[in-house]
Amino acid sequence: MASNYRFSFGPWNISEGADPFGPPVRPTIEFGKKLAAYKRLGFEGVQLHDDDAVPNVDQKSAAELQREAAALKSLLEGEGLVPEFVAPRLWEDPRGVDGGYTSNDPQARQWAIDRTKRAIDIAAALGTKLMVLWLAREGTYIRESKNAIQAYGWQLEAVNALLAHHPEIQLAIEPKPNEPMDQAYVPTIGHALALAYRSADPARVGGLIETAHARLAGLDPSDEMAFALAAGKLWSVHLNDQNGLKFDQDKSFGAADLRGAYNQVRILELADYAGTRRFVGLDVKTMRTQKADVAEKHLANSKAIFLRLVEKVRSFPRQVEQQCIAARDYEALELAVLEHLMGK
Ligand code: XUL
Ligand code: MN
Repeated sequence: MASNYRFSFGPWNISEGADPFGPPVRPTIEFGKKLAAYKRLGFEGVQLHDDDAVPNVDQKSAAELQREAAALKSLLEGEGLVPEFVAPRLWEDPRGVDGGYTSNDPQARQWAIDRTKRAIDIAAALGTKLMVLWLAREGTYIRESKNAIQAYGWQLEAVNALLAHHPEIQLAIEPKPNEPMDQAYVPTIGHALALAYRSADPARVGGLIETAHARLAGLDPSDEMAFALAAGKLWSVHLNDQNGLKFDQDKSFGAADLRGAYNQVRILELADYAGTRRFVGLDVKTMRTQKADVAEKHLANSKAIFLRLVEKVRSFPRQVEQQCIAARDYEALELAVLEHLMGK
């Protein structure tokens, strides 16, 4: 049953529509109202940045963090929702201007680790073991500004410090090759898993693959997923879409490359990802043109397309596939896939 997948998104996926060239075009929707959208749209999991969960994280005492996270835990439980993960939002703080774990400033590096430890405390208080690390500013605008070898060392030290902070926390690294930086230190899942295996506890470091990020690296998202799946390390996904090499678009799933979307669903089906009970996360942005009353359609549509593609994968004629593979007639296989996607 296609319905055995569990879906999640983050509150940032319902946004005001601001972009680098223009102001917000939609009113701010308060967090409580966004929670209502989860149920309305059939989503169970809530992805959270640390400051989505507890605003002004850095200014709060440990007791305040616990109290506010506990209040959110009850709020989510009351709504029948599950916190999927917490992710430290290091990139918006002035101290993280040149990176967090890999900043040239030792005070900034220490702040980044301390802030992430707070995010881990929030995750523990919410009752989730999963932390996502999108390493936003861990990289450079110009290569000469950092010693990359040293930066890789600092990144590993940070991962080890986080693992030591909580015995059960699991770190899912979300690779992205660029934006906001010119070049990121962890551009692909291969880089992320190399870091995982070099860490003090490789079993607790895995990955999250985002469609658009893989495309920006010039890679196929389904193969990136397969690489993590083969190692048992695909701990979440951020499905969306991306139209070529430009800014990170976070388009609705399947909107730019329907066949690529089909292949991502196919790989998740081949691995019985639904059976792992891990979430299918949608990191999608609606278009800036959308008026407030229709600014949730990107989420509903992405989920609907995912479920349609699950049906497409499951109904693909296996016999045809086997015959084409046995005959090494991949042109025939290609036509069969295209016709199947077009509904013939
Ligand atoms: C940035 C991105 C983030 C992460 C979570 O491109 O995808 O939203 O998914 O920090
Ligand atoms: Mn993402």
